[in-house]
Amino acid sequence: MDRRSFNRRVLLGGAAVATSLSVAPEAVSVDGPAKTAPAGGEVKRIKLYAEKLADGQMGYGLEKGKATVPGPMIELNEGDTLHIEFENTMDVAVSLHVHGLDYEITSDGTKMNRSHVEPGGTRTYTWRTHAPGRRKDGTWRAGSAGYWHYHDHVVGTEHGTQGLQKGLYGPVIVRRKGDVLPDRTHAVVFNDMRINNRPPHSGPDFEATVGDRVEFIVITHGEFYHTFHMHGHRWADNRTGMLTGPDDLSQVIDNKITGPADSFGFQVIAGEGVGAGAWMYHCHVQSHSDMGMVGLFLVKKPDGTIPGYEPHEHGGARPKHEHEH
Ligand SMILES: [Cu+2]
Repeated sequence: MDRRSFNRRVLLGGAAVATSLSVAPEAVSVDGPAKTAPAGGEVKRIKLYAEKLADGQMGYGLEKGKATVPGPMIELNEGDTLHIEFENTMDVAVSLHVHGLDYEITSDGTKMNRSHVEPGGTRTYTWRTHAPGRRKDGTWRAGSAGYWHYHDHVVGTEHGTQGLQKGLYGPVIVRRKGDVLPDRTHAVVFNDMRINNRPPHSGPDFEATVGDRVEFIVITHGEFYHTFHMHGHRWADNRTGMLTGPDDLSQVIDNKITGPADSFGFQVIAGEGVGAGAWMYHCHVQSHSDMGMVGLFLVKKPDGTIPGYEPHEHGGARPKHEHEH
């Protein structure tokens, strides 16, 4: 799914192309006009494995032995169909259940209708998406575009409660033709009191350079409500997290309440108007942030430095865990 590679030019301050971004005093890296999503309509196929991880957690992965928590970012364009050849390498039954997309009951991923996968078994799940349009009765049908997610619905209970706790979840992004594409995307999953199933006070941290267009998808699982807050950056509370123009009345926010199975996303220009820095993001329920639901958006200057940031100050050693996109 890592399909974008970037030819980002770093333009030092004063370059004419950088005038649309008022980032001072650092230089700004831009890539010309924003890239946008193409029309969908493709039929795509992937393999996906459910695996037990060495530390007792569980994850989804695109290759055997490479499962991650969260699972792989699955990105589609409205109109695409995705066939997922799913293999259960574990010794317990597992499934794949998606939010927001179109699927027949045979791809529901629950035991109730036997769309789960027994140990050692395989099953093809098919997810479809569609563009918005007018129904015959004149009402408007929403398209599939949005920030969604998938998860197990079987391990532990018939709702997959243990599978979710152990890490069987991942992000799905469906784009509409013309949606602005980011330089990269990061997933932040509040799962009970953890972020991406990591130990408290250990991130994940995400790196960018001032001027990068960075997308975040935020998902919540578990027992609690949280409030996602990011320092120094803000977004629009709508489908894409971005204003479409001067007449878009979406509220601009930097904090959003999110409950179990909610998902939303947005894009920011790293350091726009505020510059480089180790910008915190965290749950703003005070006891939750105190208990370690916090990570860093590490926005570097073009020379790679971050003003005032000592990497060892915050949480000590950081095991590499999350996958980058
Ligand atoms: Cu919280």
